[in-house]
Amino acid sequence: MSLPSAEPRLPERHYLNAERGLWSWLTTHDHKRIGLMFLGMLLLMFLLGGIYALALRIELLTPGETIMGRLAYNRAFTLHGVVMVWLFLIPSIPSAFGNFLLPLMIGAKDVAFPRLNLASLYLYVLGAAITLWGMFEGGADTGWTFYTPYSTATGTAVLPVLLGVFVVGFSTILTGVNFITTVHTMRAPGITWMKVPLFVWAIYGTAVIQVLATPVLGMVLVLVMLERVAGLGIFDPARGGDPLLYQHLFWFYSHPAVYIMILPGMGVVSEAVCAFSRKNPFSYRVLVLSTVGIAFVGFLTWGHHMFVSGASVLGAGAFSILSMLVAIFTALKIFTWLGTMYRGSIWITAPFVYVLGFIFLLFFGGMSGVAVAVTSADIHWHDTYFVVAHFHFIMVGASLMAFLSGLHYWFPKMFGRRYPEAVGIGTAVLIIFGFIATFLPQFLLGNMGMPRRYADYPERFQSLHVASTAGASLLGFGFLIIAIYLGWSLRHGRVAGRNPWESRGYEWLSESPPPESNFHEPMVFTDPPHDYSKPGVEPEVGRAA
Ligand code: HEM
Ligand SMILES: [Cu+2]
Repeated sequence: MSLPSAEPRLPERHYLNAERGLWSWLTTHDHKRIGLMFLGMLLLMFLLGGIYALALRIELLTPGETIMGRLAYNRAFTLHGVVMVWLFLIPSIPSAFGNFLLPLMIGAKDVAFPRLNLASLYLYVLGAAITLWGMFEGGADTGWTFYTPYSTATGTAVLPVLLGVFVVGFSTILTGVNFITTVHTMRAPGITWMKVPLFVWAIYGTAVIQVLATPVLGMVLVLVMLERVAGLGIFDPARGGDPLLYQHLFWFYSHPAVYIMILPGMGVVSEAVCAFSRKNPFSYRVLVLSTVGIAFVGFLTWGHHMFVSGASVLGAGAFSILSMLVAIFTALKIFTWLGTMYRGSIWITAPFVYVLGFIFLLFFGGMSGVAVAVTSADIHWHDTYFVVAHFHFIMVGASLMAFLSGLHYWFPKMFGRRYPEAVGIGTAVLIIFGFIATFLPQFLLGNMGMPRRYADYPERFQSLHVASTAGASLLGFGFLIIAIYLGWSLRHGRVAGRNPWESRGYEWLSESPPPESNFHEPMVFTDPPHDYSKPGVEPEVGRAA
């Protein structure tokens, strides 16, 4: 038994105050500071993408023109999609939380290549700057998918946008290489492969996809740029090219990329489910194997984006069945999380409410994915709001909820302070409701025939559009509240102490906020992570003699 301790105090020296001044941040090699700077940039991008989302929803309040013309609308949805997918969601959890936590969770001092890590950050900032410059100078109107031949023919500023996304892709690849090497070579004694924390497994699986798939994206973006600049006939049929070739190459990357967006979130959820159910994972092995399974099968399903592009019946059928395999792995995860919660000692906290939102919305999003993977049904739904609703259920309903769960769960780790829990829980509920109000009507709209990417619509669709805009306003309001209370807590939050959640995750063994070198002495880990089977609040892992 430990003695009742006094009010916790912040450690005197930690990574935030070890060195001072802007220069020390800009030249840092500390994975924690790099993760934090990524987090700041990503939140800025999320804000920008969010403002455009609201603008789109306001335009759609009434049929006909509400606040912007049609070209402006096309540019706005392109900017929204490009910023949210390429500049926020793809890098989000890996670059921010992965960077901050991966070394801590495997008992390492830093990532394998700290300088390369800083280079990833700079490449990301450079790529984002080029993309945004293009968006504000001329603004692309192609949508985030840059489909040819329109993207090679339109007069808008597609070139800088493509170039920026290309540069951001390099950042992704370097981060992936860094994480893979770190997990292979820097695990502390005792952390065998089957003791690697579930979040690390998720980031590792994601990194493998990042490294294998992103070069294909880079290549196809270069080809589009070449076609625009040098007039090569690669994709444009008018020049002897093949537009379907673009779709194959694009989705060969972008379907696996949707797992870049969801796998890290699944990792966050696996951590939080154990911590807030106070139970060991129902099956660690199933969670690990399904992570690997999703990462692998994700490469075999890209054709489901091309069912209506003249695919053969055999090809479409094969892609249809392969797509459903992903759902099996996802279902395995959902059952394992539910099994972990079952008869657990549930602790309702903001991160846990987001986890509940995640599981519910992932289930909806996944099932609608299976629905659009049925070729005959997809002929009706393709390019409608049904698909928009499907991917927002997963990308916002699941991935973003996981991001918010992680943000709240690790906030005390990162800053050493707590946020007001009751406000956090209330806001989480508000956000989940706002989300459902925004996107549920879009399934109905799509099924009624509302196409995606249109500024105008017949009057009979209006009530559902109004509902969706009302939901989006609720969401926006929720994010504003989060920004206010987390910002306030940075300075005025209650001091958290080392392990306020009494979590068994390895990362909580170091101080909060951690020292520069993560742990004061080298660690040896004896027990598996997520082990809640023993009484007491301290993880049963020892420090090296
Ligand atoms: C349960 C597994 C899933 C299945 C079976 C599935 C299936 C599909 C299918 C068949 C389409 C094409 C629909 C069409 O364009 O007509 C689609 C679109 C899409 N899905 Fe999924 N999906 C799944 C999970 C995910 C996940 C995890 C994400 C993201 C994190 C995601 C993101 C997207 C996106 C972004 C699109 C639309 C792309 C676009 O045209 O702009 N899906 N999905
Ligand atoms: Cu796909």
